[in-house]
Amino acid sequence: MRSPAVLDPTSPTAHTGTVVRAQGGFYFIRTPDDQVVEASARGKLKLMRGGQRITSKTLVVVGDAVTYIIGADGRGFITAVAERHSKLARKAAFEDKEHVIIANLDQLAIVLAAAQPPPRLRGLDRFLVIAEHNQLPALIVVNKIDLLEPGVPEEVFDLYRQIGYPVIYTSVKTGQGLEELSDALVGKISAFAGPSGVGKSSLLNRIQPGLGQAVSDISEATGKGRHTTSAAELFPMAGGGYIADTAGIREIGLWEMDEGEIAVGFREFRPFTPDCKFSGCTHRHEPGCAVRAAVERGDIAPQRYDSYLRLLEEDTYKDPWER
Ligand SMILES: Nc1nc2c(ncn2[C@@H]2O[C@H](COP(=O)(O)OP(=O)(O)OP(=O)(O)O)[C@@H](O)[C@H]2O)c(=O)[nH]1
Ligand SMILES: [Mg+2]
Ligand SMILES: [Zn+2]
Repeated sequence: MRSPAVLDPTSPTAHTGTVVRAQGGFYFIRTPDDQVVEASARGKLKLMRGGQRITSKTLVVVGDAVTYIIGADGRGFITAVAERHSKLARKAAFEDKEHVIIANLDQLAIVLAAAQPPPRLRGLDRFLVIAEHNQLPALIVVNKIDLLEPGVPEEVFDLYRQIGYPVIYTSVKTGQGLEELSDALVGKISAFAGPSGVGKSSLLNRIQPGLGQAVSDISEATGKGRHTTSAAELFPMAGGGYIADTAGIREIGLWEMDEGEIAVGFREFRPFTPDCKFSGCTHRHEPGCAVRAAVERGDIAPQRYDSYLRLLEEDTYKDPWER
């Protein structure tokens, strides 16, 4: 039996690290000196987070910054979980509970190709809503710009810069923009999303050999993704930071959001919504809608408004990139 003193998270034998993989009650913790330690959070531990006691082992997830101790038998035990600064979560089906998939995610990188395949802006808008819903910064990556004349991809994506999203233009073929992308990822925990064939794996491999193979992404191509039960995993980058393997979150969607939440996900609508005549305005056909007025004046791009209307109607169980 371990004595309680051994489990004191403030004891000098306590270590810290980041949970990079979780599997059946066991956690793989990456330490500041790049070791991976296996630990459990089971037993009668008083697991603490942000000064509050937590009890369930499911409350430790990939991305959590944890404190752990090594017991006398050499096994690791997680004793405390740091307050999360962000999370990617979905509501558990049929429960009023949220299921945190990754803690402390810093950004969602949404990758599209300038061409081959042609950019699917509705899918982009959908992932931007998911990012906004989770209060995660989004980064738009436009790859394969070597396939178009200079300036042509900008005609499509400048709109997103105007709305306030960072857009990085890249080419794995010419190397353009790769340093900028790498700089945007270093030191952070990032997840990649994007349709099949846009070059997500190629980009990650160019940033770090082998990284693209290791990470399966939320490409959501039919039959390609794994099931939601597969756990998320973090892959370290040589310069610091992690890329999240997010195949397990491919079903994360808008099904859990109501109309108001979808509207909030269109960040350029927000300045106008307080002026709608009706407080529950869905911005569809209500009289006195300030959002529709803004679209008519040209203050909101018609294509984004159209995207919003379609997201309200969509069958959320379908592949988001095929809608
Ligand atoms: N011309 C051009 N081709 C590229 C570029 N980046 C990737 N490709 C090619 O695009 C194809 C798809 O690239 P992948 O990296 O497999 O794309 P992915 O997004 O990982 O696709 P999935 O894994 O199916 O989701 C490959 O044939 C790449 O060689 C680019 O910048 N320019
Ligand atoms: Mg890939
Ligand atoms: Zn309205």
